[in-house]
Amino acid sequence: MSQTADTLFSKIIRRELPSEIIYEDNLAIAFKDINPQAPVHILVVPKTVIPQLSDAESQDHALMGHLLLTVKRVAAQVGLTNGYRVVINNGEDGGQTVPHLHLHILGGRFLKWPPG
Ligand code: D5M
Repeated sequence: MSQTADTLFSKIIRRELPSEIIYEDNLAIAFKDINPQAPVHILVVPKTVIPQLSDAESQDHALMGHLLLTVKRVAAQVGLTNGYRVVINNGEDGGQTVPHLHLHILGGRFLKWPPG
């Protein structure tokens, strides 16, 4: 899908909506979640709009790896030395509410398992 598709997160990427940006490069952006579920809750979002994980194609292979390495980088940047959780909600049953792929980084407290 196009780089400029009109999702909530595209508006953040284009600075049309305010956000607390933690990290950005040519492929991805990371910003604080507006409704944090842990002391640290950051979203890592590709600049190209893939609506959800199940829409990713083989051509997105490198980007998907980049997103995971961006999670690692951002977690280190914000000092999550004692561990953290990475979550991708996919589709309705996965609890996804924003149709623009994003990886949640949750940390700063012990996270129970399984999630609800
Ligand atoms: O997660 C979507 C997440 O997006 C949810 O945790 C809230 C967050 N969100 C929604 N609007 C904003 C803005 N404007 N800034 C930052 N974070 C936002 P999902 O996995 O789709 O349920």
